[in-house]
Amino acid sequence: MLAPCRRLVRLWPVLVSALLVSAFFLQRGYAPETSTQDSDRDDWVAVRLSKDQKEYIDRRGVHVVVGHYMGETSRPGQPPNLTNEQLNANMFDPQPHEGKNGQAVVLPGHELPRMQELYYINRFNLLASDRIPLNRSLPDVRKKRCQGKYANIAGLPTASVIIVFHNEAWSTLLRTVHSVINRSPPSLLKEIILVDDFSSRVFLKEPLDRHVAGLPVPTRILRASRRIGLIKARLLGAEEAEGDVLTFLDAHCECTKGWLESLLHRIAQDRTKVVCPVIDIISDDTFAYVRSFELHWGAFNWELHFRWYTLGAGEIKLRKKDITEPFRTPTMAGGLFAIDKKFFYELGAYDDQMEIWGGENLELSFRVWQCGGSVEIVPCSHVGHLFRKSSPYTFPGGVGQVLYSNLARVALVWMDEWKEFYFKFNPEAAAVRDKQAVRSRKMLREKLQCKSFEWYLDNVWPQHFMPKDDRFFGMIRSRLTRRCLMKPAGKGSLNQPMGSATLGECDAGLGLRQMFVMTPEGHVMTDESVCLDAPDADPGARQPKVRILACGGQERQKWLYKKEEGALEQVSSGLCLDLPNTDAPEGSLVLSACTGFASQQWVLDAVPWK
Ligand code: UD2
Ligand code: MN
Repeated sequence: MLAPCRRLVRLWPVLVSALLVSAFFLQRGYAPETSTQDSDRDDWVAVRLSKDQKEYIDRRGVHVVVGHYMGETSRPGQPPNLTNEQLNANMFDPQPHEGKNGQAVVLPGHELPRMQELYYINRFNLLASDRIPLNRSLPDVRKKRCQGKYANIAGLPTASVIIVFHNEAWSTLLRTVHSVINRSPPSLLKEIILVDDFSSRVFLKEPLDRHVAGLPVPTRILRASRRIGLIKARLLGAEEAEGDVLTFLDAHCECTKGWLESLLHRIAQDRTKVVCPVIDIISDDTFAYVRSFELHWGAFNWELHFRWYTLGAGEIKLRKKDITEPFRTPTMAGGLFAIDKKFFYELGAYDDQMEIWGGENLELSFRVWQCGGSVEIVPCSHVGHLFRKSSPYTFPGGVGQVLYSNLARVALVWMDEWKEFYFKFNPEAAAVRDKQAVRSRKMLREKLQCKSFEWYLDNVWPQHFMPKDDRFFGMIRSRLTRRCLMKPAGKGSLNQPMGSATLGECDAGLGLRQMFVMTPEGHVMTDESVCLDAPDADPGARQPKVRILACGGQERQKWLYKKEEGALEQVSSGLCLDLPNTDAPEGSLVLSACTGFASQQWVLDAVPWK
């Protein structure tokens, strides 16, 4: 009876771990997705929408997580019981050709259980990382034209590279350091400053001191005497820096050829520019170096979480002239950027009352823009960053307390009336609002005579989807069914493909999922930069389906609200927003010839936002 099972018994570790690994990724919604099926432009982005959207998948199916915290509860199952010995072991075991040229590491099947176990320590495939040499080669991922563009480095300012870390793995930390040394012109690299934010791993103490002592570039380690968080750790590093430009990196990056010169060049042209590389992706799973898409910029959503969105049409046109020129971005991701040291301090450095992790990237971005500088992405500079699906370390004081306090500070100091919008719809942040002492930061804003948040929205991010006085904000209700337009959730189903525009019970605790803005130009938008959309008129198709998809400024995303009739007319087709066929009442909304019938009547229910 057991005979057929014997094979299974031999295979079980492989099977079990394969199952665990796939469960892990399924739970995280990792399944790669490609662009929306009926997209007709190739710069479309598929935005994955789910109840608790925390991730972003670009049109090539690249999963990008940055600037948010997934929390301990997102762990699949229980973590293995890792002993102190395991946590403190440095298992770095480089194999000469592993990961070369940025290739993926493929582990033999029998290693999977170990891989699975070690994954929890840093929330990436530590076993794979530990097999890759510190000086692995990477492809030159720049556009051809970048290669000669920054050849003349005479007269450029020097850089201090600052890397803060808390219990980082040896291999990822030192691969960051070695990639900086190997791929920066020596004359421009003044020093490397490592700031140890009170790590407990023993290999990050004397062994690290010994390793850096032998490096060809002056490298110092500053150590915090208590856990101070990444913001204060960066401030520690910045104070000690002797170079002209502060260049910050996370502790799990890999720099590619030309990364530094192109950043420094831009600052040499204008010291008020704060510049970021294009952030490529180091797979947390295989450590493959994946070039990311350059047509993104950084902004944020209604929860003040950092997000990548596709560039506006205007920006794309500008970039077509010279695809290698730096372009502006409303916000930065936070971890990888360069700033003139004097400008950093003139502008008020960081808010030193921010704790541990989060929010500092928006705070700095708003401050730079509102107080006379600008934030840019330099497409000739590419640095890989290891994106994780969850955070490996503790948040002393509690994640909510830490993150929402930081974000409350951002809102209180920089966002004027929009802070009320944030607090109204983010009760966790509202709960810590009154605990924030922000007087000194407001005085800084006063002293620097910074512009308003409205100026920022109008001029830096005109494509934004925040409410404004000249826009409608609220719910869009069907007069006939008294149900409200919903922002799609989840991946959709066969009957309701991803992005379907559907109706739901009005305000049944769904809050933000039913809130839309309608701009004077006629864009009906909601959180995460998605817009009411329908295919361009297709004479063959009766009743085209209405979708909610990434905003792109296209004509077909313009709507005209005719108040008397209550009709919502797609400008490009002259067709009207209509209820789904009665035989599929849960189906997606459609467009049909305007009749003025009750099924085409919509009420815009304004909701106060401040
Ligand atoms: C992103 C940024 C990160 C930071 C964060 C928001 C990128 C690629 N990364 O999150 O730099 O702006 O958003 O705050 O843009 N660390 C400490 N002490 C701590 C916690 C973290 O030193 O208490 C270090 C950590 O070891 C790492 C760096 O700070 O080197 C950033 O932390 P992360 O990698 O967990 O943040 P990430 O990439 O999710
Ligand atoms: Mn990071």
